[in-house]
Amino acid sequence: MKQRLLFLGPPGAGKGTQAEQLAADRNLLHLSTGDLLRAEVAAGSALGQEAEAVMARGELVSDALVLAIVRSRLEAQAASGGGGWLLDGFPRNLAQAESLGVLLDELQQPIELAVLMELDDAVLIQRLLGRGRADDNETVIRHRLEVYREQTAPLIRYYQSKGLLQAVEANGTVETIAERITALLG
Ligand code: B4P
Repeated sequence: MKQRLLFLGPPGAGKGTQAEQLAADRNLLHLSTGDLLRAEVAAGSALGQEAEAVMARGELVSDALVLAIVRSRLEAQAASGGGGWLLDGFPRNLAQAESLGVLLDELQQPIELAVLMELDDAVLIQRLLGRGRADDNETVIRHRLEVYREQTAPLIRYYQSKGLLQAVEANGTVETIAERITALLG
């Protein structure tokens, strides 16, 4: 079974929802950069203070900061004997993807599958308005969708060209989508 995975897709596609369940079922390290950044904000750390305003605007936090978070978690896991992982919401632009590639080469842990969760904007916006997180108002959501199209969507081609990408339709119940993803894991 594939156990070094990443989830790509627009905000609200359900990456976090699916990742949490799959990681628990398969005993994978779940690394959500969004959750990790929100934890830093809640703790009031220097890093969180830097991230807070950027997240509230719906923009991307600096690559160096996000990469440092991911690097420390993946290195710690490798040092404690390894295992599978699921990257949720990271990488989010080409620079992050390139840096991740270098890190994974160092760790000798290549990505086995990139899952693209696809969903129409109208459904995404409804879902996010329903969630009601601090960055879930309509103006910020529309900006996050633009940032996704400009900065994150190029990763679709990037992982396609490496033969790693598989797309799933992210409309339907949480269980149906989970089945579609599980079918890709082998
Ligand atoms: P994230 O925390 O990654 O959040 P997201 O993309 O908005 O949501 P996700 O796709 O995980 O949707 P979810 O399952 O929650 O990013 C937030 C911010 O953090 C970014 O804007 C950025 O500022 C910063 N950030 C994060 N990573 C970064 C990085 N690598 N670099 C720089 N900045 C970074 O689902 C959404 C809603 O839909 C929920 O209410 C859920 O219950 C519902 N839902 C899920 N599945 C459903 C289904 N099948 N049917 C109906 N509803 C469903």
